[in-house]
Amino acid sequence: MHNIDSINHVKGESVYIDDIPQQEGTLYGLVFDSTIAHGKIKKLDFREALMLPGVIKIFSAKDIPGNNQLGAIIQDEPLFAEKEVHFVGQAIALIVAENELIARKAKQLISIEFEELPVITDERKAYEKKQFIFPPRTFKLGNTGKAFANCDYLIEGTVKSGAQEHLYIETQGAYVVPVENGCLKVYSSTQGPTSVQKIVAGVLGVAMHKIEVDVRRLGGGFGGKEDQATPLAAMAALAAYLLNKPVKLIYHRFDDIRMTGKRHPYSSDYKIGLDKDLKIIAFEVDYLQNAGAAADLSPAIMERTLFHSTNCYFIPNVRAKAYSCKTNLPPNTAYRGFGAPQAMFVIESAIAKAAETIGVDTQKIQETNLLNENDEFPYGQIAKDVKSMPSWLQLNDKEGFTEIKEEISLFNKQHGHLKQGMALMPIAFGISFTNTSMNQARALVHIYQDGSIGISTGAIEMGQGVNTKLTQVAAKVFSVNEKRIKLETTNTSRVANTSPTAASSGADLNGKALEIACNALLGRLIISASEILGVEKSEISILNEKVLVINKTVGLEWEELVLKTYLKRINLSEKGHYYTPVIHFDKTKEKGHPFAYHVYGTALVKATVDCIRGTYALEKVNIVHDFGKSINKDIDKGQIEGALLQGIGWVTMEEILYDEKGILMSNALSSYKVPDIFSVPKEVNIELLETEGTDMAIMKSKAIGEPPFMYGIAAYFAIQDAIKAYNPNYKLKFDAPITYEKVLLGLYEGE
Ligand code: MTE
Ligand code: LUZ
Ligand code: MOS
Repeated sequence: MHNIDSINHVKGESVYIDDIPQQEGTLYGLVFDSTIAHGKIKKLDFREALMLPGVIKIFSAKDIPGNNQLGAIIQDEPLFAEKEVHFVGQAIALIVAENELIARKAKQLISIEFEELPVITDERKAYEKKQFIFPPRTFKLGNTGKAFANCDYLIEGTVKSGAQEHLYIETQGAYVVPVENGCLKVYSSTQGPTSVQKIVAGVLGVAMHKIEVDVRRLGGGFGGKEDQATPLAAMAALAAYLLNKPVKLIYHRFDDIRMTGKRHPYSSDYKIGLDKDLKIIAFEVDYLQNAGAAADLSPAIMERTLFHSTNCYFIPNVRAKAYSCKTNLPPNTAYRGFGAPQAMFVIESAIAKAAETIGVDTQKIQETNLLNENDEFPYGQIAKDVKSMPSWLQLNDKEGFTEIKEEISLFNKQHGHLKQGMALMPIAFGISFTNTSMNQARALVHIYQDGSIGISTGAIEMGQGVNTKLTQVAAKVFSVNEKRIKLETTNTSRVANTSPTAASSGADLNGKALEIACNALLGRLIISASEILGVEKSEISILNEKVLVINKTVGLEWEELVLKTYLKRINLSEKGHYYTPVIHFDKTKEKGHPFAYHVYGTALVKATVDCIRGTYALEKVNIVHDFGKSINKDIDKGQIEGALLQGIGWVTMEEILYDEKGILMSNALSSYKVPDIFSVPKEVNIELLETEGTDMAIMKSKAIGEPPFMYGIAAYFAIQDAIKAYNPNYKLKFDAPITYEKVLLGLYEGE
């Protein structure tokens, strides 16, 4: 089935926040934000700005009727700064004007004075000063201390990975319309409508039922709108509520890049021990997470880092400890993979360094330690349906790792200034919110009397195709043409208490809830048909919109059945509620069974480095991926391609730089490079691993959104493999991204 949005996307007719027709009298909001990263506000004067014609009002902390608080997990982040600012881009006030131009002029007229305080942007510096957002956590398996004593090889090292800008095409935005009785309708570009509803209600000091959040779709989220769409909705809502006028607030790209949080940079220290057969016996790691100035989702992200410390390897003795370091950066936030890429980059770096030190192929250590059935993860879950070795072997069958290496070494012999390299990246990613209580969803289904169907769920469409998959689920259960089905907006008044669409679980959780609702309605229609036809209900089925009695058509079709059922006064609406069974986690012991299942796969990346220029190109990527039984291979392959490219960008060219004052230097697309069509690997081949799938996934079709991001990590090591072919003195680096500049330096180091 085609993506239901494809035609409108291509025609430019899909509606995003800025396309919603505006009500008369709509005002425009603009955030007045901090220009320094840390300091006290000494003076704040709006008088001149307020005199500008067309400026309606400027709101700040003192205007908030409820709580000046955005924090969802930890209440440590004000909507508007009061006495102090903690990062560049922190909101201090909201200017409301007749239009954007006037608001921008007014912004220049606000006068503010700060007393500057010391700025820390680096997680190691924050760690040295013991500046933590919340206490560290430790996951343990076996006894690393004892195990290290029995290792033949001990390797230690440090690893760094950088931040990453989400660069969703639709910037953050909200449009808020007052309804009546102090109620608001909030159009928000958010992955978490309930969280917007809750925080807006808290800021205004009203009940949640007064706030209706409505989301049609997002022009991309990638985690950046799991938490950080909320402040825009809250500011626009505050103005709309107090002025009783519609208010629109959309970030310009510059404002968005400057003010919003990114993927967390991490600095990590590890120690890894192997025996003479290259079995990893013990692994110790300390992760320093750069959280920025407030918690945001950092506690959950740090937890997912710990869950993925061993990637898809079995290590019998592990001690993984993580610290969330407080710095003067915008609070860093969810980004595809949610802390797992940072952890996997560390274990892959440790393996690569061990291989370099011992003098063996990295692949040998990877393969020797792949997870097997019934192995225990450091958090106590027992691995089941493990596809590490099968995906590794299938890729080897197809590609022939030895042949590729020979090909590369032949190429390298024949070429002086072009060198090739390769790397493999096997992955295991846990599916479920690590916070067990969030693994629930609801759906509401109406069958209208003409036989058409309307579906509401808690899922947010952000380009990942969840609405198409949901359409397929309903079409399959009812056995009707998907043209009969309409996906409604995601709306907190229709489906309440939603978890954000995140953790790659949108289709699983909402799809299962939808399946439950559709099955209940189908049961009712079958009883109705049995009454109409005077036969046993066990003899009835519906296939391709026709009622069958013992598998034969009888002239009763979907539309007539629906109408007759309605006339019999039978309820044609139903809700479904789903919560993931089996999962649990005990934080006091740091043990449990947090994931419904894992997604596995292996990628091979082959790179070519131009040893004069320091540039590189990716020749090809081959992936064997565990889809389960995909219900939509085109969407799922699209997800792999997109995630792979984002992963490649993170470890190769995307470099976020702040100066020592905490000012973002890579603040535009002229200074922040993301992969474009020219940096796409020349070949990307995606193969599916034949598997049974799991009943924990929607129709056995496994979650797809985040896991393939981590295939991109192979690019980092493939490029260095090529550098080594040119410069035998080169020592592997573990500091992502590996930009052209770093490659050039590496090509000539030690000469
Ligand atoms: N794909 C597109 N096109 N746009 C997005 O914003 N977000 C990713 C992934 N794929 C995203 C995307 C992230 S971070 C997640 S968690 C999942 O989609 C969320 O959707 P799902 O749960 O339905 O897979
Ligand atoms: N969000 C969240 C997530 O709140 N919990 C998670 O476990 C998670 N995982 C991935 C992405 N977002
Ligand atoms: Mo995705 S980081 O879970 O929004």
